[in-house]
Amino acid sequence: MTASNNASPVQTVQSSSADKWWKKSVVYQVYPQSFQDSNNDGIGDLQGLRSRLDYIQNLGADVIWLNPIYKSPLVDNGYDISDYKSINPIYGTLDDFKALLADAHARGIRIVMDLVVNHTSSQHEWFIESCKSKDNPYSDYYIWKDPKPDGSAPNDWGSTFGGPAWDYVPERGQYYLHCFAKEQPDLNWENEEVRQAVYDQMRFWLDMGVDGFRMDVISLISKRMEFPDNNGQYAYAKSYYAGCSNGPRLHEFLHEMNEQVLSHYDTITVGETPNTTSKQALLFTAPEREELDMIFQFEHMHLDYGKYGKFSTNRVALHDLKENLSKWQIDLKDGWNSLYWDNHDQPRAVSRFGNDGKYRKESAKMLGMLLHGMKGTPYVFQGEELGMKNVAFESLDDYQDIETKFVIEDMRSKGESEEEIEACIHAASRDNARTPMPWNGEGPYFGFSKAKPWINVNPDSTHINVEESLEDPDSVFYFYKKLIELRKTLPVLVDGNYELLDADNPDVFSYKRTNGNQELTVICSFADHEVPVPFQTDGKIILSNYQEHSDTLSPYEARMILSEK
Ligand code: TEU
Ligand code: CA
Repeated sequence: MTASNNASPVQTVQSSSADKWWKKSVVYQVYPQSFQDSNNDGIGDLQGLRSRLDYIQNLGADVIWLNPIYKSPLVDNGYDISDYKSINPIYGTLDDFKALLADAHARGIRIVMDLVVNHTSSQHEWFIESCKSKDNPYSDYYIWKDPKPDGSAPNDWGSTFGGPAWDYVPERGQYYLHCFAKEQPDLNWENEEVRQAVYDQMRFWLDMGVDGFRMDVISLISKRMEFPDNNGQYAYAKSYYAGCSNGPRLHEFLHEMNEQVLSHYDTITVGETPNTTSKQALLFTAPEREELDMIFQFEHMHLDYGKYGKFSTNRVALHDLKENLSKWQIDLKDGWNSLYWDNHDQPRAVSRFGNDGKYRKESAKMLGMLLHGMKGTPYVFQGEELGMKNVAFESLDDYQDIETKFVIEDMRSKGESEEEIEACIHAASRDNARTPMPWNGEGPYFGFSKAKPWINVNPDSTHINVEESLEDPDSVFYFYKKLIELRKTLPVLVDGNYELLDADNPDVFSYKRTNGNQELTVICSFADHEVPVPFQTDGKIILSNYQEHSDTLSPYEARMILSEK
């Protein structure tokens, strides 16, 4: 790959796949609306983020992934874009973004934008024009289908956010496809003009110095042209995306995007790929395919699915977690994994996979070590490094997320009790991740803003906040900081082979990483009581969430043991 002439001042390493800079990187995900408000309108913004770069640099992250900050009606909090080459004024101006970029680069931190090109907002000029007729320049920018003979929708696909995935437009006498909200019409990637328009806006940001993209639901951009039925599934089914994902031209499109755009810049790319297996992941990430660097998988996020999909109080079975994460470690061969527990679509990991009560700190650290010891690029979602936990808003009316609002209504329509609905929403709503970042313990808004934030705060911020974490040498923050430091100083973390150990242990997840001269063993207890250390290993404990160590593991104890030949 040739360095772009706008490469960030950060040392752009021209390298073979073996030593790609992003293989040693840790990405920090910022949800801009909820990170730091600088002008007291209750909404996080770019100047606010800029004022917190020291904090992110202190943690040690090398890259910041920004959720969408483009012009948008915010039906889906910015994943409905109405102008790709713009900044939503609620976050600031293009100059504010350029200043943020320059400040980040001056610190050696790269900035990744969110590329949302499976769909636009229905308020994008392309869609407004496309609706008007079948013979204007934008008519074929979206997926339009005639009704069935009985006038019904072209197939039985549902929308992630409820209802059918098709809406009828009388002006055209046709339906248009929207796998998400009706305000998020799917783009027609079969149309070469659409692809070139996407590549054009990608260059706009890359030429400005942006360092890469997280690509929203990128496995959906190629559809099967016969649009087969998919059993009327939506949202809740693990196979919801079976119909609309991994279509026949997906890898052709991604290779074209790489050839025409990405290969001309020194970038990091991560594709969000619903409904993609570990075997298919190689098709996206094997270097010789020249498509993407890595992908976000969803299988480990589906392990606790219930009748209403993610909206369940199920607890993941450790055996299933071991099996799934190990499969992805083994199958990715010369491809590359992303490693994540948390993001803006998921509940807080310490509540979902750990113990957010008595052992919140211990289990948050254990989960961090389990993930950061694996092969791949770790992603830390804002607040995860504090051990932030889920929030239970007092009223279901307080939830803002379009997906959550749909599920509340849907569960009610199916006769579920308010108690069951509240339990599922508290456990899984995306708003769990979207509460304002708590910078200190002073209410009412904990340093996020002086104005009432767009979404309720997490009341636990009185004691779970940045200031408290930075003052506590034993905080989750400093544990994450150490994990991130190790990724830069321990080659076996980057290139070591993975082997699951003691697979049948019901309480402890252990694995080892080996390369020529280093062997790293990771032992993580998921038990809230003492359990025996499963096996003896040579080497030295280089990191643990407990000070004292014996032949039993304390609740949620995690140990990283290094031996060097
Ligand atoms: O998410 C796609 C996606 O898979 C999620 O909607 C997920 O299925 C759901 O949250 C599980 O409960 C991406 C973005 O990350 C998400 O924020 C957007 O809402 C969505 O695409 C549409 O752009
Ligand atoms: Ca603001």
